[in-house]
Amino acid sequence: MGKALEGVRILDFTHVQSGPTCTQLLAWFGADVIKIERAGAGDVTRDQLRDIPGVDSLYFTMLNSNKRSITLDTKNPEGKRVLEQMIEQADVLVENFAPGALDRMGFTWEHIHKLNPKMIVASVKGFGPGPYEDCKVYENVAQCVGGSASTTGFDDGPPMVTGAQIGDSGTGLHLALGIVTALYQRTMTGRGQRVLTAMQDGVLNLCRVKLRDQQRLDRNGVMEEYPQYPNSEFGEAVPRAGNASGGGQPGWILKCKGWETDPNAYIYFITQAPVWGSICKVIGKPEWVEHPDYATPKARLPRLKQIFATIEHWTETKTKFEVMAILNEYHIPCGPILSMKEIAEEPSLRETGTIVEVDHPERGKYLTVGNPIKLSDSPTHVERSPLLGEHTDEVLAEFGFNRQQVTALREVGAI
Ligand code: CAO
Repeated sequence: MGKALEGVRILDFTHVQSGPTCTQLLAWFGADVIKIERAGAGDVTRDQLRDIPGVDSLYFTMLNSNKRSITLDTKNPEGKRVLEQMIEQADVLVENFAPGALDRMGFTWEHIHKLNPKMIVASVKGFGPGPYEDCKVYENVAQCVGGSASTTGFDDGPPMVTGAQIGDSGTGLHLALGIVTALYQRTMTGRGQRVLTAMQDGVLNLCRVKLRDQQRLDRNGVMEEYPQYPNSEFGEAVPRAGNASGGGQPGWILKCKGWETDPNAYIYFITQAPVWGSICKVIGKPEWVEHPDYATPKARLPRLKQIFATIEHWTETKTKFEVMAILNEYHIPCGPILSMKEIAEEPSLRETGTIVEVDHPERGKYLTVGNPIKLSDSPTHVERSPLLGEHTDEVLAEFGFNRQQVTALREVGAI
């Protein structure tokens, strides 16, 4: 069976996390992703946070599955000529260099477009055009400037970054959508185009509900589902809401049996309105079903703290999995706080290919996260990441370089 993006050739100048997430997704969908790296060094993450000396790190291997790797010095005049020839024959060039780096190499959009008018050039940058466009950006910087940090954490604590890599992986995901959309438009126009995703924009897109809340706050001065209501003051900006739900069904994280010693013995509990009667029954408060202080969502809002404390008296008597089993019987939405250890060992995630074990010639077996997007006609088979320059000769041959030319390129240090 063919793959969705079979036949699409991608020149992958990405490094660290944001760009590699994007091109890994495209590789999983069947694109031929050729990672172009600097000889001797390669993607900086190959040797960052290494757990085995001298072996590509998990940081690298988990972001670069299903790709091929070539080494090419794009600042070397011969290397530049190689890249030009490759651009003429490829479909997409993806990069997440610091602002201006591609131009400094001599590969401006105008030059690339002239070489290959069908070429799509896709970039991750920290910021879009404006006062900060020249700044370098990493994950947590993006979380801070995209609205996530100011709205994450507790009211009485500092801004907080999240463990989910919404700045890097989130932006890579946005960029991947931009690339396939540009490929689709090219089937009708025959023309390539530039695709830009700024990390600030990607994070803000994921924090959309907080801009919603800013406007509600501006209008009403108060947001009744926030933990600040009714006991403390709201300021001018959306406050940190702790573990409150971002939507219309109040929720909170509650202790479960063993919380004193297990940092993850907790469950997320949602007091979804349609199952309020069942919640009251389960926690042993049947009188709350009709009581005017508890019967309606509106009446409950100023009492959420006390309601969750009462529910917690019940959840504390059971493990998070027992709580989940009981609540699921009544269709009460909830989620145990799963540790990374529990997730790594979860059999159902192995069965769906969301967690995959891969074999690597130097590191041996390791776990990685597989493709979270499942296409029924284009199944993903996760393959190990490439060694540095593993495919240089093979790829150059496919792009029309004969053996003598490859030897000459090696002699001048272009590859
Ligand atoms: N041959 C020759 N030179 C190469 C090369 C190759 N194959 N690949 C890269 N280079 C050069 C670049 O041209 C650049 O040279 P100049 O500075 O002379 O223009 C140099 O290597 C360094 O590239 P860089 O500026 O991208 O790397 P950095 O370590 O200085 O910055 C980062 C890293 C991530 C801060 C920056 O790339 C960035 O801001 N990227 C955009 C935002 C982004 O994706 N951030 C997320 C990263 S994941 O947290």
